[in-house]
Amino acid sequence: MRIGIVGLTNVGKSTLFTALTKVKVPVNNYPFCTIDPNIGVVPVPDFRVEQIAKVTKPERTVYAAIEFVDVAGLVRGASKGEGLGNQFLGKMREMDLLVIVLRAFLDPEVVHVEGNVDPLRDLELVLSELALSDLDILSRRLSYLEKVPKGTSLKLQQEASALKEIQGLLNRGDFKTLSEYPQEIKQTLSGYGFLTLKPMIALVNVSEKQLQGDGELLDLSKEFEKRFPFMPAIRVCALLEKELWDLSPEEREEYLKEAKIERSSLEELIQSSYRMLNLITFFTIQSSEVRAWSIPSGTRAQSAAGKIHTDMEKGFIKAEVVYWEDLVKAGGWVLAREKGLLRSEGRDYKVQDGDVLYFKFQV
Ligand SMILES: Nc1nc2c(ncn2[C@@H]2O[C@H](COP(=O)(O)OP(=O)(O)O)[C@@H](O)[C@H]2O)c(=O)[nH]1
Ligand SMILES: [Mg+2]
Repeated sequence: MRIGIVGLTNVGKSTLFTALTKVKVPVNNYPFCTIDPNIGVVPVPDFRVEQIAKVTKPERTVYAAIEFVDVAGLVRGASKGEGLGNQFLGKMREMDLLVIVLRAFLDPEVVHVEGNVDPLRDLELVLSELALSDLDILSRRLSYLEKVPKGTSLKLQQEASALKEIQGLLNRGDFKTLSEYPQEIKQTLSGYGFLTLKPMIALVNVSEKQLQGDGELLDLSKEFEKRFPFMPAIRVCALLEKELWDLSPEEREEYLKEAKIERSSLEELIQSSYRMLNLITFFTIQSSEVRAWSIPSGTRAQSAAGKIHTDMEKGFIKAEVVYWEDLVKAGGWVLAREKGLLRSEGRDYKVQDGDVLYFKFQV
């Protein structure tokens, strides 16, 4: 699962990326790794891991993780190939989720490529570049499909009609209907990597002062909701976050208190991303380790086992399951069993968010 950080130039994308690469989760420091300078693996903060660890006392805790990618900046005309446009748009097609960074901070020292700060106009601009780029692919594919003799393939006919529908929506700029487009059809078109069919989050990069409460921002978020009701928006001060995550947890808390800011927005961003990707978490406990695993919602127990080891999936017998909170209340795995809280589930059991699983398997 990859999340692309996208947006215009100079809006704070790289600052945000750097901040994300510094996120540490409590108990143990997560071994952060950068796969390449623009890709970072970020742990998903999850208080349940710490709660489970309190009763099971493992040597290590391991968090689920997601990947963020700093995709280079988009410029007006990218869909027409401006500023290496096609290359960047191509990179974006590989992403599972787009985080669109919008600049709201006013800083005369930082040049704005569009001349002035206007996050909503910028979002329109970004969306229209994405739409134009999708339309380009769409029309090429459609003109190919038109040449296919009618009646030869039902599948191709269905594809053509879905593509025409999307083309109409994009031409009208109807992103709302697009965002509600049936998941099954999206799935069949996933090979095209249409940008406008990807889940998106708007990330409004504000200054520290604006974060502390600013009437202007209130108007902005009302206007945002009116014009982009289909897109969740999160406020963040990228510059502040970058400094914040260099501090120890105690210093961080102190800093936030002094700045009169409730909490870091990065956790919110990571958690929203996780939700938008339709991922859920299950946990495993071994003598030395409590670990969180992420799987797509609806995954069956047997494939969940495969996430840990292919042998576990192949030789799957059954899974013992307890909800994390019941486990914590019981005081551990053995006590949960004594209290009759463990259930036995077969391979078709749909794993639920928060399940603690123990797989029985045979090699
Ligand atoms: N004042 C202020 N400057 C910021 C903020 N976020 C980023 N910047 C500055 O804006 C410039 C561009 O940031 P960068 O992250 O490189 O933007 P990118 O082109 O979108 O990757 C840098 O000089 C940053 O220090 C912010 O929240 N407030
Ligand atoms: Mg950058």
